[in-house]
Amino acid sequence: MSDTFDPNLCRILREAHSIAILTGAGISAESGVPTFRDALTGYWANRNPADLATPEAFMRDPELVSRWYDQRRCQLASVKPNAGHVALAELQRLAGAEGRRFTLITQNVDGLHERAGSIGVINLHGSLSRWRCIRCAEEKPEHGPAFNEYPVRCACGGLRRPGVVWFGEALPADALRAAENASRTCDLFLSIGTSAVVYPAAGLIDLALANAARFVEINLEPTPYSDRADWRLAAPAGAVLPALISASNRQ
Ligand code: BV8
Ligand code: ZN
Repeated sequence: MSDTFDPNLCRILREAHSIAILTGAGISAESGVPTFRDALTGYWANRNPADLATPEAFMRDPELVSRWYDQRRCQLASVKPNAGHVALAELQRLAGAEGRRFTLITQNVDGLHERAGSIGVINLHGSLSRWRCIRCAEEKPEHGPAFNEYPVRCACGGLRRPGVVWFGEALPADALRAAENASRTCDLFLSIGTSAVVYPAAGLIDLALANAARFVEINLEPTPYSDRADWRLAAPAGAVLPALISASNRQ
């Protein structure tokens, strides 16, 4: 990974008063977590994740959807944060030590930012590791082995579902409000590892741009926002983030 970056990018990363960051599945790819739009493999091949990530799919086939989510939950036991997650936790510490605002917003449901040491993470789409009953609403963390029956039952007899936001469902109001506030008041916005096609998450970029924030996109492929980026780094986040943060500290 070349660590020669535009000095202006390094300067703004060091001087921005308020940094907002939106991450997507791409930042977890180097940890071995399949991205959301990767073709599904094995048992899930020729299924479209977006068809499984809906309340209708769950009600139509609770066993199938519960199995998919529990398989993804159990995979988390064998993955760990990568250098990209760790670099963002370090950037939060550096910015915080200088009294600069830092907000990390993620669409991911894997909890890897928290495991890397990030604090106050805004989880727009919930968590694979929290499951709740659709009858009594009891919600509990789940970090153990795979459930032993599907669909997963609550003690009250109701079905338990993963605590994620499905397509067609509202995002948690307080998380979305905090993310929107941070995005519309930041002077530097970074979008990292997201195809930026899912709303309202992708709309956070528009809020930042409407406030004349500088915009950095770190993503392997182009996105609908690429041509509005002040800087586009088409490289793996796990390689470019540590190099960029250390380059900006050296200058
Ligand atoms: C809402 C959780 C309204 C589950 C997810 C009809 C009805 C209602 C709403 C809609 C509708 N039609 C459209 C909508 C809006 C809809 C939407 O945006 N649809 C899109 C697809 C058009 N949004 C919603 O439904 C949202 N809710 O609008 O509610 C409402 C309001 C009030 C009351 C009721 C309703 C809910 C959206 C949330 C859906 N849940 N996930 C789960 O994870 O299973 S979204 C899903 O996509 C994941 O969370 C994922 O994070 C997210 C975004 O995907 P990405 O993270 O970007 O991942 P992707 O694979 O796409 O891209 C990865 C990128 O990384 C790639 O570009 C790749 O190049 C890059 N990359 C890969 N490796 C690396 C890398 N980059 C750098 N380094 C690497 N190493
Ligand atoms: Zn219950």
